[in-house]
Amino acid sequence: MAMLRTPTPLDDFMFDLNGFVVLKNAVEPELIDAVNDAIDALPSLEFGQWHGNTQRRDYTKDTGLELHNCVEAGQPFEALLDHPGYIEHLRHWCGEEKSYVQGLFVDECIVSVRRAGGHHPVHSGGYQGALRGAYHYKDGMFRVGQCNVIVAWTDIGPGDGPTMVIPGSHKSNFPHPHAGNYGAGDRMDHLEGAVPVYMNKGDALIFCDGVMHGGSSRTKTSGERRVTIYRYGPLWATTRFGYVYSDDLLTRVTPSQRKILQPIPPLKPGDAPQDNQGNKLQA
Ligand SMILES: O=C(O)CCC(=O)C(=O)O
Repeated sequence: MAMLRTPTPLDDFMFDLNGFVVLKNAVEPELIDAVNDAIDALPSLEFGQWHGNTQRRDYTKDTGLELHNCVEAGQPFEALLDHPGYIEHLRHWCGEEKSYVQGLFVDECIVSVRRAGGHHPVHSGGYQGALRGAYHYKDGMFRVGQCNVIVAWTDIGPGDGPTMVIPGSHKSNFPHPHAGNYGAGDRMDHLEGAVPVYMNKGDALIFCDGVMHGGSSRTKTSGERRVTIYRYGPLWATTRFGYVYSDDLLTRVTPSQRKILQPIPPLKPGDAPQDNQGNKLQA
């Protein structure tokens, strides 16, 4: 089992400055093997096809396989929900710390498998950014709308199609003159200011969704890039595309994982009142 890692003052400094950090060796070798075995075991799926309570839904025709709601694809993906290698960073940066709505929710979780030529267009940035992904720091507290965790399950170096970011762009007041938001082509490879994030398998990239980011072109002609992308935000959020976590999953996971999937249990006629952390109230 991996050690609990908590954000250091340097992590806070770099995250505030750049909008992202990379945590080396965030995930233990056993989980790396388990996730790769689970990906190997996936059936081949067409766009839109369901596999249990997961669905293939590639963001664009160039991104490659993207299996949404992947937390429903087996135990290794459940373990990622509150993994000790990074979960405290999420609680700290986007968990509404020290407020009456403190807590986390995962609003999207994806397995991404990318082959030759694939890429993810550049998007996001502080300029006209959605509140959902916005970066805020005020009164000594981080209030980030959404933080994404990309864990590498294969080594990702030059040619492998690394994620790219534009450091500091979560605070930008201007549009990048050479980047659209899912405009035509919009490959990120040579965009001014963009840097590739190389990772070894087991490393985790955490970034504010407001930072300009995307996936560079995979130029290697063989093999694949494997990552998972889990998007965390405040406990009052809802899933982005309407996926619903199944009762089987909610019953099976640990209390800590359940709290991230369903921070506030639904209240039905006959139930005792509860507070916004799901605690039942007495008369
Ligand atoms: O695939 C990547 O490396 C980037 C993914 C991305 O940009 C996103 O999911 O928002």
